[in-house]
Amino acid sequence: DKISIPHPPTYGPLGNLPLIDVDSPTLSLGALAEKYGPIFKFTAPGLSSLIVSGHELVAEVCDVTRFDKYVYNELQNVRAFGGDGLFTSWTHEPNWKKAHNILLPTFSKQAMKGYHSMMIDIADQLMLKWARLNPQDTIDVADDMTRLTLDTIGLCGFNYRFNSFYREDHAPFVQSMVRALNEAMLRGSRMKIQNMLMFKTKRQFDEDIQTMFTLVDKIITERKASAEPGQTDLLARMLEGKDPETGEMLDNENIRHQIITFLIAGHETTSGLLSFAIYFLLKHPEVLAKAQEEVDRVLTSPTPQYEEVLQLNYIRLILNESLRLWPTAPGFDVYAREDTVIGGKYPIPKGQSLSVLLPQLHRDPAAWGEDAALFRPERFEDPSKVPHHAYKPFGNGERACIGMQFALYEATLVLGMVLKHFDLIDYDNYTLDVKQTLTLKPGDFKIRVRPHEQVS
Ligand code: MNH
Repeated sequence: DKISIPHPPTYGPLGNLPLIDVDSPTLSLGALAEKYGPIFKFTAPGLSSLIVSGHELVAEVCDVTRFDKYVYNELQNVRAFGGDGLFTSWTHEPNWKKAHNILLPTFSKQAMKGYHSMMIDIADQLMLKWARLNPQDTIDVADDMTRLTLDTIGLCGFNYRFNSFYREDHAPFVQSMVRALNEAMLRGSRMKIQNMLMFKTKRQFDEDIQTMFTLVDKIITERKASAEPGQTDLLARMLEGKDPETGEMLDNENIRHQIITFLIAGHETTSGLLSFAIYFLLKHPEVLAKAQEEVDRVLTSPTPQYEEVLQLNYIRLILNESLRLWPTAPGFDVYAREDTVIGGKYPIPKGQSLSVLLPQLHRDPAAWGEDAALFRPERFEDPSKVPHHAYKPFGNGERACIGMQFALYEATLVLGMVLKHFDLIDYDNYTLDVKQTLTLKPGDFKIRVRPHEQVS
């Protein structure tokens, strides 16, 4: 039987592009998925993909023997500064496996113990900033969380201090990064001829990339000149680590790309996660009360200890549930290694790319039940009851997120400290407005805080 895959209406050479709000492509694709179902075809200039969001189809395309990571359009544009770094490389590029082998040990669960005191250092700066606000002062949550997560990956990964809490605007690296990522994303939605004619935009893009390279080169030079022996951080591994399979080291150009990759991948998504988690807590007082009870009970040392953070189980559930409803990296792409069929009826030719649409997958009632749209951290309490194949916030297989433990440990520690020190106030009755760059964040989300008095 020939089965045709649903395809929304097309508009000449633009294909389906006019159906997409370029400021929030994920939400637009979600709306199309509501209408066209668990798989539909999506075309735009230079692109033809299948958008998959039903849990059974996703389980199939997560079979790594049949499908492999696809470096989709926007990611190919990010290669202008991410090169063949871990995030933007094809699995078959030699530097992917090499860097994966060299860097994996720095992201094990046990390795988090080594980052603990540096994470506390930065989290303390956030606590101090919020503690010194006047009662009527407001906090832009995503803004401060971006300061926090960038400074954390800077210090833990590279022993470099962005000192974002000591400046009004964001660090130049972040400004360039945000603009360059945005441009990398927009290029995909323009015609080739348009891109060619946008000289000013092109010049800005090149300048932003230079800004990022300059910082990275400074980090490398300072490390090579520093007399401090025995550094064991990410940068040390990049500079000195050998691939256990081949004995090879990373070359200088690849190290540059890896540092940029980690500075970007290591903070944007975690910042969004912390922001969404705070949003959900404000809107669910019963969850907030339970979380605050846990924090008051567990975080009893003056400064949180590593062992205490590991005991913040309910905070972990809150983070899992936040990532379910708002996965801050909202999708990933794969391609078919050979001609194949999915769902028993959809023929997928070799090389065809497919996009997994996470917000939709994570709310599929067939996997999560009728209350799929509700924020309910308790659904993660019993791991045997979690439909893991319908939960992919960190991607899939060997191309899944290498920084998952790092992100979850950092977010647990920070959310725990925030709740230990502050009561959160939704003074303006915030309505969620999801903003998309390459990642998702709650836009223009403002709160107030007051000191948290522990009830005992
Ligand atoms: Mn992360 C890959 C989500 C935090 C570094 N990350 C991925 C992928 C997803 C993802 C999804 C797979 C993308 C794809 O298949 O195209 N990452 C997240 C989320 C958070 C996150 C939701 C936080 C919450 N990531 C982090 C942190 C770091 C990091 C923190 C580093 C310290 N992530 C990476 C890298 C990759 C990646 C590097 C690419 C890994 C590979 O392909 O080898």
